[in-house]
Amino acid sequence: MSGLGEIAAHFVRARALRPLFRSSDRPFLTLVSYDPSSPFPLAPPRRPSPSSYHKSECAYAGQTSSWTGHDCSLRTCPTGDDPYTDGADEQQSVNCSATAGTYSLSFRDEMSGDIAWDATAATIATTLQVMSTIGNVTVEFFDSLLGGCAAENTVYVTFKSDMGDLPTMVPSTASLTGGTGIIVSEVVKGSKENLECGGLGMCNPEEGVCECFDGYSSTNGYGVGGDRGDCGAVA
Ligand SMILES: [Ca+2]
Repeated sequence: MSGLGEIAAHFVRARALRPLFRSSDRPFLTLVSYDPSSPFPLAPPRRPSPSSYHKSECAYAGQTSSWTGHDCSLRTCPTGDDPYTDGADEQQSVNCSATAGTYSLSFRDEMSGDIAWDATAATIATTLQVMSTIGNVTVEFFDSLLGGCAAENTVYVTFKSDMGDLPTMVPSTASLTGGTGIIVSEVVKGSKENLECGGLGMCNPEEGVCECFDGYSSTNGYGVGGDRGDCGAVA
């Protein structure tokens, strides 16, 4: 085949590959380069590397809709509990031993703000709930008369709206002094389903919105009506 014929044949092959690319992943012409030493003078187009996708938009974003799909063009839908099966909230214990300073707790790669060694249960709850990766929690002390970091005390964190078996919070104790630090343990393994749309609706991936089956609607995360966006509330 003549050189021109090879070029023409290559263009036909390259054109056939074009439907594999989204319009935003081209421009096609920039993916084609000229190499005079190659038996095929026009290098074939290559798929853009994954690093060129908008990974940050695909990052986990709590219970609200976030982006998904190989190119992050689709949206995830809210998840929730299937109300027809029993399930437990995840509970973790924070055993802290210190007499001064602050600590923080990381959950799903997000670090909390500083928590004083003697912070109240209410302050710990507020600090955790500010995080984008944590919804609602309750925080209780084993002994409410002792500080959270008294060696004899234990802080219990119960996740009220993040469902399923959750990763354990990771403590950061570099600014904590006078004790042996923090150990976080799972006390109750979360067993609510965390299903897309609570398993009682269909996800609209263009909008990131659940379309609930007849007779079901959004919950507050606790089985009754609310703005979570899942479908686990039974009419
Ligand atoms: Ca359930």
